[in-house]
Amino acid sequence: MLKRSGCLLVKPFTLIPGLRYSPNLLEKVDTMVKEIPLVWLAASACTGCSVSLLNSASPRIKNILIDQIVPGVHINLRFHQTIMAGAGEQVIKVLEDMTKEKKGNYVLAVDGAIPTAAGGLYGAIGERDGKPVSMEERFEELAHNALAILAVGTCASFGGISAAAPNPSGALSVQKVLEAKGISKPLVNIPGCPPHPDWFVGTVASIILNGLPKAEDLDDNLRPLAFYGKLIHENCPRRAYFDEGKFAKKFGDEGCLYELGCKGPITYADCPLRRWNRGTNWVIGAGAPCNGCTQPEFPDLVAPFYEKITDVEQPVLGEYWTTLKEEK
Ligand code: FSX
Repeated sequence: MLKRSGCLLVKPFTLIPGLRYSPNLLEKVDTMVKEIPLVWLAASACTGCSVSLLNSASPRIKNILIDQIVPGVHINLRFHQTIMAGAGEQVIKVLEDMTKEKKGNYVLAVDGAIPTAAGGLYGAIGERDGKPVSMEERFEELAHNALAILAVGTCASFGGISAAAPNPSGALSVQKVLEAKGISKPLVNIPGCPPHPDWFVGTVASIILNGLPKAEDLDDNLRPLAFYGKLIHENCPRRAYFDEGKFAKKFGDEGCLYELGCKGPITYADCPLRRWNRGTNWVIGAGAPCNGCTQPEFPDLVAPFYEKITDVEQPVLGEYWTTLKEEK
């Protein structure tokens, strides 16, 4: 394995231990595989989004970091506060050097919302001249010079739990901060609290294969339709109970979980088909209601999680959100 100082890259082939390799060989290898530099900025969140990605099953995280994600292209994850081995000034230098060197050519992934209150007091990433650099300032610098931005998780996409009322840290979604700063960059939202690893890996692979998503590939909330194109309700294995008006009254009952607070009728994601933990199961499969975590309204407007979403006897697909948007 070849490991370069200052980055997380390990090349997708094995060098024979004990042999010495000339710099020419290593140079040659560099020209064989195209590398996409990726910076992952962790802002205000619980780190669940990174943990979810680390649990990626196919490809596994090792393959994402080491191998070519599609033939001939390798994702070179240059910075990730949570998983990189280094720490402190050294890694901040890597970040700053890399963003200068790859200006305009790196992809920026952000997980977590951006705290904006009190001049950035609520979150900092590294220091400059002995003073903390706020997450907001760091994000702004990185966003200005990025090729494209991926908002990973509901906090980054819509504010999520980090921006839940009363939101003392003034946490905002990536999109809102970009708008406030007048920064115009291609943005894809990959929500979920946390998002399924396939949603992130699949979006990245699709960008590599087909370029940045076109407007018709995304929904109104900038979510890839490939993963968020259908309501949970449309593919739910308990849907037949809903149509027959058979509702579970307590956990463990047969029936649709709507009256126990399920937000499946108003939530866009492919969890029923994709399922989680290597396709083992998913929330409704385990008998618990969907809590609507991929929605912009999560968590404030989908809470309480275990209460029926509306007084309407039986919702029409999508009607709830349409009404909500009209009321805003
Ligand atoms: Fe938020 Fe992610 Fe939920 Fe947690 O980083 S979407 S709180 S899973 O960690 O941002």
